Amino acid sequence: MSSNGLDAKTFFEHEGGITYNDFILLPGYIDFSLDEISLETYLTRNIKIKRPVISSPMDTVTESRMAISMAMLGGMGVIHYNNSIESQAKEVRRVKRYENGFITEPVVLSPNNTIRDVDALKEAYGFSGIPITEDGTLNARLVGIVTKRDIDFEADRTKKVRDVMTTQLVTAPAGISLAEGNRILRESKKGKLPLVDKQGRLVSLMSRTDLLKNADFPCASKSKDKQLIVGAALSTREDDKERLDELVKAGVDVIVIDSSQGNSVFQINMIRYSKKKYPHIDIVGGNVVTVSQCKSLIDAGADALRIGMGSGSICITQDTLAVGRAQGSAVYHTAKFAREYANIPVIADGGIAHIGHIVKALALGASTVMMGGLLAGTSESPGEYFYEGGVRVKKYRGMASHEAMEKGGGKRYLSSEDRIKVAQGVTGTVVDKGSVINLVSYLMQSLLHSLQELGYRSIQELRNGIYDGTLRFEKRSQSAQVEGSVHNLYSFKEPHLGLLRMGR
Ligand code: CPR
Repeated sequence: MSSNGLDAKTFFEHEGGITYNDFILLPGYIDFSLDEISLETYLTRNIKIKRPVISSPMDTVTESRMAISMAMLGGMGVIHYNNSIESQAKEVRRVKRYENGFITEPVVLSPNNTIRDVDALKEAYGFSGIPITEDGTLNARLVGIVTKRDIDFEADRTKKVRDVMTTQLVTAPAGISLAEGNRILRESKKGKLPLVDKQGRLVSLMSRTDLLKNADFPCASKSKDKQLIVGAALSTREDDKERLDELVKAGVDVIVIDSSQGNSVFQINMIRYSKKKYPHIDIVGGNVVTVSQCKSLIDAGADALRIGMGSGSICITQDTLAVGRAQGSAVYHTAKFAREYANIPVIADGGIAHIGHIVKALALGASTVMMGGLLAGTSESPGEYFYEGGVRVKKYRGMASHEAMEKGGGKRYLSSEDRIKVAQGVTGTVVDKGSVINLVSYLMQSLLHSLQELGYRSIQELRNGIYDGTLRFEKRSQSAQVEGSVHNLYSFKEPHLGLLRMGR
């Protein structure tokens, strides 16, 4: 029986310039249920994660809130570098210190503060139940807690906290599990549960109002010490060697060299330097789109490669510089080479505009996908919402847009010393997509369905299918693309958050 479609090798050797929209995957045979499918994959040579999704190091996409959520979901976030060394290291530290359900940076007062200070905090943050430590700092001895009931009938707001605070405290030892903390909170019937070390110093806090939110994230990406994993971007500039030191001190797990054209002497030197000084930190080289670029960075010591040049949604590199590569072809050829040459994973970066593009990137050999625009506009991305034409939006911008370069983002383009800056990206807006937790959960459920339709029980099986020829590809003509999308309707309702329309 002759097979339908073409195997990946035949398809990609005969067709150049393939984008995600130019092909379709043919269905396989289903003899398993969704819950038998594994999405586990390699992020780098040494790091395995349970979900193949990474958030991009862009200043409108990934700071600690995004990185925490991505790691909890089983992926990872890469903190951008369009900031000072201290700020970037602080964002990394926030992720490393994060414990689900535990407030690791609670607001604290001292016994010498006044009730008025408590009022001001309530006004600013909207919560009451403030732990009081000896000197008003975290990690100092806990001496009491001030709750609404301690102060609501107190007429004299200048009274010292020491005179009104509750000193009979229910505390728990730092290091207990989330489930144990939740149990104590429920049984104590208190609003807050301070966690203290052996010397009675305040380490973190649990809040009753968070009880329902304290769900477990069984897929969370964690390092050996049980902390969430996090990546951070680094440029190839000499002075970023200091940045590297600070990021490592802050506990970073993966360094991502952020450069639009990775095959440079600067990047090769930076990878060598970093691997020599910090051999235990995995380093992602990039961006690259050709096999010879891959070889340079693998030879220098890269533990994974980031693939994409000009495919990003905010990107104008291909129009402006006429250099780059269609993302489908780039991912297929580089992934195949990286596997054969050094067995290291590649990250498909940029151009993930539709839900279906995620499975297509994996079907071309990528181990993970990196997303900017798709994750921008969520409540966890940096920046404020505003209204544009009646629609709630957030800003999303390229790291070498004029606007981002003014803030220092041109580092990935070797251009920040140039007098005339040539923008390689634009500034735009994206619609409010709500919480990234719901969004990525939806994307991952959809990915499970894709794998099932294809007949593969895991990303690993899918990858084998690419190279043994069982995964079949077919070209999608212009009219096939029209046929395969919603058509001939006067209007229709998007199934989820406008994800279909976003790819247009
Ligand atoms: P989307 O996910 O939005 O399509 O693409 C995000 C990716 O675009 C980033 O991870 C990065 O590789 C790339 N990128 C970011 N800023 C860029 C500029 Cl100004 N120009 C070209 N590519 C850019």
